[in-house]
Amino acid sequence: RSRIRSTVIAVTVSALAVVGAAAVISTSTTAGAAVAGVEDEGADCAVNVPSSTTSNAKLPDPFKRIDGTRISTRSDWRCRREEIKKLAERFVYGTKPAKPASVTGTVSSTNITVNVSDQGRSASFSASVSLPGGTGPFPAVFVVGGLGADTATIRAAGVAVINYDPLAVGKEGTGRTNKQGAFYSIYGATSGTGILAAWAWGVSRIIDVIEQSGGSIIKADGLGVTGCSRYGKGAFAIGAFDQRIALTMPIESGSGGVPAMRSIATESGAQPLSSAYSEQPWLGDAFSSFTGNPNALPIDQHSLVAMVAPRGLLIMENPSIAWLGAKSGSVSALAGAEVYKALGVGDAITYWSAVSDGNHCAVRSEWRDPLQKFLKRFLLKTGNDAGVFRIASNAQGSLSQWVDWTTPTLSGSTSGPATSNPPTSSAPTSSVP
Ligand code: MCU
Repeated sequence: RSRIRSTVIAVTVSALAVVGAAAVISTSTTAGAAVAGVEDEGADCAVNVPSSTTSNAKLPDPFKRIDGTRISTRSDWRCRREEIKKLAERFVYGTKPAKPASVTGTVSSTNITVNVSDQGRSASFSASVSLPGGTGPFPAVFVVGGLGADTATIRAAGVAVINYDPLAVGKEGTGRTNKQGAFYSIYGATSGTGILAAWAWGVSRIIDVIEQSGGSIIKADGLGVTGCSRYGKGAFAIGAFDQRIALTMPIESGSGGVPAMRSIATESGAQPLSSAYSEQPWLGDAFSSFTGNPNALPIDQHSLVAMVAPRGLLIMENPSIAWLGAKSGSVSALAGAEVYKALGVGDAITYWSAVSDGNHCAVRSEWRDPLQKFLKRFLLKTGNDAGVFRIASNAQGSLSQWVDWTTPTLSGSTSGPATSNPPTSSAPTSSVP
């Protein structure tokens, strides 16, 4: 199953083995306002997705609308973001359907159940809950697939863990015309939607249930998501596609995750796009046209970084394993951070690839402090620490190589869910240790 190269040492092999075990865990407001937001606050924006795209060797300008004009105010971002969402669905991930007609379920101190009906079909899934000590209600982090997350630090901070088994919602190991899992029970085994978008849909339905539960156990306005490797690809998609996620924390996500696809295609040893497309049905079927030609994409993964803005984003990368494309991860984070800056929340993003332990999905001591800071700031709302860029010197991408646009000064205030407590506006600092 693993194509991680031979440079990966023994501990990595056991980490990869956990993937198998994880499968059986069955289990528009102003920045700074303390509200949960909605799944897609730009859902009312009219977007005309083009049927053909133009080639662009650089990372497409995230501030430029489909009609060629550039946005000029922070409130313009709401509908530009929706354009990126629709482009990402059409060309990369496949469609993530909105909340269906019926979503019901229960939240207890140990478990969340979800029942969904749409278009005459229904499906159910569940997630186990581990509450921290103390008295609730608690904020919570969705741990996708149980791999690589520092759950001890999360729970010690007073944040609950929701163990999400993505494979129950979008199975791995199937052909593209035989997709399986709760999502495909409803939307069909030949749906062109890839399993990352299906996983995102599943978390959104759990959030629907948390909201409907009245929030006496889990707080709907303090939700984060994390996961490593393939589940890092998932965590990234989950946070990008649901604005109720206040803090997104992908770990070692690799090709199809955070790293810029145009850059991946040139990064020595990184998992090729064709491999990320064929290894599992992670990406949507429509991505097949782009595996050999990412320059034709009207977006790149920096646009997904931007979709998370102005919310918290903690990107963790491991440069010891070439397959993971950490250099391309820095390209994506640096370019996406330009949108954070333009929205006045340049410090709501942290990118960290300077680590000493090279094992895939290791729980790392270097990440404990930035994790604690962002849990406090975005979930507990008791802190206001600024994000940082800590890029390993051997995995530092060049923004000027990939970007031919400038970052505009946008007027007005930022539209979107809570970003900080209270809002701040300084820019991230770059450093090469
Ligand atoms: C980085 O995530 C994947 C990678 O894309 C695959 O090629 C490899 O086989 O497995 C990684 C993973 O999920 O490891 C747990």
